[in-house]
Amino acid sequence: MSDETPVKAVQVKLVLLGEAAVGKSSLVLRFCQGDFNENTSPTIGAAFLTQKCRLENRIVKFEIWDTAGQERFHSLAPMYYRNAQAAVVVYDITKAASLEKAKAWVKELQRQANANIVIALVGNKLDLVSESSSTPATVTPAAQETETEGEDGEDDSAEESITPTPATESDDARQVPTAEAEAYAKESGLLFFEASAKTGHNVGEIFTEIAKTIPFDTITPEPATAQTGNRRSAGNHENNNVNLGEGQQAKKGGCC
Ligand SMILES: Nc1nc2c(ncn2[C@@H]2O[C@H](COP(=O)(O)OP(=O)(O)O)[C@@H](O)[C@H]2O)c(=O)[nH]1
Ligand SMILES: [Mg+2]
Repeated sequence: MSDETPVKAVQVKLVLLGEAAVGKSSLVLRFCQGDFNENTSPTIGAAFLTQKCRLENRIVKFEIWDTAGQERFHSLAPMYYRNAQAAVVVYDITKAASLEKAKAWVKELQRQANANIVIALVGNKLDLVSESSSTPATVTPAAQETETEGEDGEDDSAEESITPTPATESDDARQVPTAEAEAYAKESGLLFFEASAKTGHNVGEIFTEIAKTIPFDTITPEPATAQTGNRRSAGNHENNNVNLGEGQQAKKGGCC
């Protein structure tokens, strides 16, 4: 239990992408500080934070680049996803258009980012939808095979275009059915989660699962005490660089 033995920390560069206001910064704030803020200010450029995640046999130190979602910052994105080992692409489950934007990011990552990049698709703001429309929000590892073809037995040929389905049952705010996003994630080889930065639901799981999925043999381990070399900040957040010390990892949100 009390293993104070120096464990190797592996640094993992992770980038958050997605439309503005889907909750990227809030997910990071939840993960790194176990906190939530109703009134966040838009990220300018990008913000940099770190958080460690302890797995059974290693410590993963996430170096998180939280990017701005506005289109005018799009051209900066390659700077952040280049060399990233992981990406969290976020959409808002109450906003269908944000899934389309997320898909565009995934396409761009698959074309231009590191070939081994682990991508997690995250539908945020789960707290805004009624429980009946919320699935258990489980992890769908890329390799996992659960055959979920079309939800409806529609014969309508032509591939399913991404219609902003206004949900099925008594969904109030939900605009993106879980099955639709999950099916897309599966066919694109992405991890998939529905989460809430507000309640913290599934937030730690996103990062833990990413940490478990990364092909570590392709990454050089660093001593646990190693310092981050490229610590920069470019945002307007007060906590551009939130680096929780090893002893004070927030159990609330993070996976350590
Ligand atoms: N209800 C709810 N609101 C959220 C959640 N995550 C973020 N928000 C709110 O959505 C707005 C945009 O969040 P922010 O993190 O700045 O989005 P970003 O532009 O993608 O970084 C803020 O008002 C947040 O308080 C969530 O999980 N649930
Ligand atoms: Mg932001």
